[in-house]
Amino acid sequence: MSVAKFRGVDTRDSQLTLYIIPGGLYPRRVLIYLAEKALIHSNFIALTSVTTTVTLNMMATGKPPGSVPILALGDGTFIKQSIPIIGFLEDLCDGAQEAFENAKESMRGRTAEAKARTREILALADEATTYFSFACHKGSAMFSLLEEQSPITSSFAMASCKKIMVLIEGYYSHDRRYTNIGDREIQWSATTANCVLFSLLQFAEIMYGIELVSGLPHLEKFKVLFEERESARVEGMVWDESRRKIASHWIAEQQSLLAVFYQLLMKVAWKR
Ligand SMILES: N[C@@H](CCC(=O)N[C@@H](CS)C(=O)NCC(=O)O)C(=O)O
Repeated sequence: MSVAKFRGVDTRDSQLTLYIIPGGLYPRRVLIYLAEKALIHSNFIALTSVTTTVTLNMMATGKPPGSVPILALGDGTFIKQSIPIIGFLEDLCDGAQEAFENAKESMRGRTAEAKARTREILALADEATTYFSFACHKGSAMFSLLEEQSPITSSFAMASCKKIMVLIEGYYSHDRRYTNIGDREIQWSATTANCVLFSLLQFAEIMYGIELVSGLPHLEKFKVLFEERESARVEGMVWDESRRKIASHWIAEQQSLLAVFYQLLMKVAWKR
């Protein structure tokens, strides 16, 4: 039996460790990807949840400082960005490593053109995520005690996010998988870009009450179809109801009694 080698290490003994917050926006990209790739229960990838301090420090044994997700490679080195983590796992699987022999086929596309298309949508979805996240940090009650707030900055960032959604809609309008809404039975495999995009759409809606695809028919359809997939319900979803209420409260209403109530609630939530 050939032994799967991972950077010269026998993968039977070395496990990759993925540090996550299960409901976090960026970790969730990787979790959805792992579910689509049929690697979510792989013995070679241990999922470790971090605990979050009031100041948003993310702690877990063996985790270096920094944002999550982080993939520990088992030899003291780490990959600290979600998209490179996905790319790294794709490379391992493409390399026909025995440890990943049950993984689904490449999720980056087969032809040069399909690969470029996936990369384009991936880049746009990542950019939209950055704007969305910035809009939340500047405008949601979730961050009102942690950062200086600015409703105008927040709404500019959200508008930039939505502009990118319009660009992505253009790509999806050319993809027949999302134009045949009646064909629910059609089996389609997700790309890495689909996973990154869907994680943003789902997170924005559930956590922040923002529907990013309204008025964009192909993306609306994509979201509905993806919601039916097993990966959309990937285990470990921790979206606490009280945090969701706070997160979906935007600071335009800051002067209201309701806002004061939510800010108090947030203080309590972060202390827990
Ligand atoms: N560019 C990073 C962003 C990761 C990120 O911001 N993660 C959030 C959690 S969803 C986080 O850890 N925030 C707290 C921090 O930055 O310390 C990636 O793609 O992995």
